[in-house]
Amino acid sequence: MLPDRDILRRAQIAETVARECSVLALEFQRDPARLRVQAKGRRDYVTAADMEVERLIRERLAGEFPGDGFLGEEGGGAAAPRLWVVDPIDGTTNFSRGLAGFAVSIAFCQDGRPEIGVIAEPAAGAMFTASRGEGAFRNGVRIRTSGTRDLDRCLVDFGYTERRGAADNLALVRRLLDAGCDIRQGGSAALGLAHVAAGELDGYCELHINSWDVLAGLLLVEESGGRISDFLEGGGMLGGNTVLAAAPGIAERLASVCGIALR
Ligand code: LIP
Repeated sequence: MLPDRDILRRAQIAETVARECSVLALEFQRDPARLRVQAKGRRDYVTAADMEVERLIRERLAGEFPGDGFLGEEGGGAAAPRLWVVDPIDGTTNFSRGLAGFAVSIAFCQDGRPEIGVIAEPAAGAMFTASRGEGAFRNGVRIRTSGTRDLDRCLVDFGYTERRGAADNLALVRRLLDAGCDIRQGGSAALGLAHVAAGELDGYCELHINSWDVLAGLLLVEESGGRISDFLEGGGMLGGNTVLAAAPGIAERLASVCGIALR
């Protein structure tokens, strides 16, 4: 196990790098001719910004922590005892259209357990941070999940993905609506999870998503008093998994509605 001072230094560097990436991402977004949007699949895009931001993060973290591993959405990677898990631009579709709903997501895992989560929300000038056992913060101010206790008063963000068919995604939406939930589809899991941690949302769910989209956000939710699913069980780090995060007052009922078990 790394000593606390080494975790603290990683958290500080991750936040600094995320701040630099926020500036770079906004520069790209303000100059659409530079984006060079390409489709990786149906409703799944990558831009020159995704590539450039991930390159910046890889280089800066490798320079500071040469013994750490790296797993990024665009360049890939492999599991390692000390591992950075990074989505350079989460919410790429929103980003490529000039919309605000995108984030830079950086997580650090030790022996397969998230220890640091950093999510930058460039359009809002917000920086979400969490280290295990130390709480969750937005711009240095402590955040906590909402006190919502009724499903018919809750607001849930959900993601859909080509990795599960339209029927499964629509069945989830139907269950949420039948349970009385109000729903949003924000298009960025990292931002959705950050806003669950901050109490603006009461839940986030998706039937299949990747580790780089969610690990930082799941730690934020844990550290702000929320409940989460066990994303990393059964090979979630490299293979993805379902995801659920929720305010404590509705978590058990929302888990039952979504059919996603909590930790
Ligand atoms: C996106 C997620 C979103 C999910 C999309 C996609 P990307 O990440 O944040 O919640 O529904 O399928 O995975 O591709 O924009 O980094």
